[in-house]
Amino acid sequence: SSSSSASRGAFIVFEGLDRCGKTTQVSRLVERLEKEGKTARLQKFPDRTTAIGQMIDAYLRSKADMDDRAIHLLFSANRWECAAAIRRDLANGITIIADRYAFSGIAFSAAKGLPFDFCLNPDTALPLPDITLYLTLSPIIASQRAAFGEERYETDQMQRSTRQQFALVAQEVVKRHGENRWREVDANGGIEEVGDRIWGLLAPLLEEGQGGGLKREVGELWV
Ligand code: 2DT
Repeated sequence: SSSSSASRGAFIVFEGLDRCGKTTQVSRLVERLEKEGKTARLQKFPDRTTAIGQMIDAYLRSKADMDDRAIHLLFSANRWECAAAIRRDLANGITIIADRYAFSGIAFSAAKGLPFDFCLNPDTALPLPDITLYLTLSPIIASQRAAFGEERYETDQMQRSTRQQFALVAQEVVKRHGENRWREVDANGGIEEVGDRIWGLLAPLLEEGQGGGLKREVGELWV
């Protein structure tokens, strides 16, 4: 168990539309943190390895159909089943890097037409990220990248609606948790260039960790 003088880990979330380079940046960041001597763990959402995650995976690959609200709640349940491990690891000084989180949950489900509040509520009191980096890429550049895969949400229409919903999600985070919790990152440019931008945005948080600890406790989302 961690002593009171040891700093907890930082909880860093990455969000963005498909093909924005998020997954590449997430794995590079984990490597970079470990080179700096920090212990970091990558947590992908949806986590397709659990029983609930396998149901989500079947839905996304169109192997199973599901009511819109039912699948929304499964995405949320998939975060809840990981919440205790996230809190435990943070307390033990491990930095958690999440590839998507509750913000994708709201943006994608609201883009399908579910009420915003219905989409937000099930995630209330999940571990609150210290910072969320929202990677943005111009639609033209995105369309020049490799073609979409074949998953359910990988269509231009769905991406457009989801982008609009992410803007509302950002407002909600700023309103409830303050502007330091949400940072937009320009994801146009080379992998290293974008990686350096991300590193620069995270420096204040990570230095806070070194200089005596992330003193604030991990908060609760939307609370
Ligand atoms: P990946 O391509 O990153 O595996 O995402 N999604 C994700 C939701 O609709 N709700 C959620 O809560 C989460 C975490 C985004 C798979 C797709 O699942 C969507 C894309």
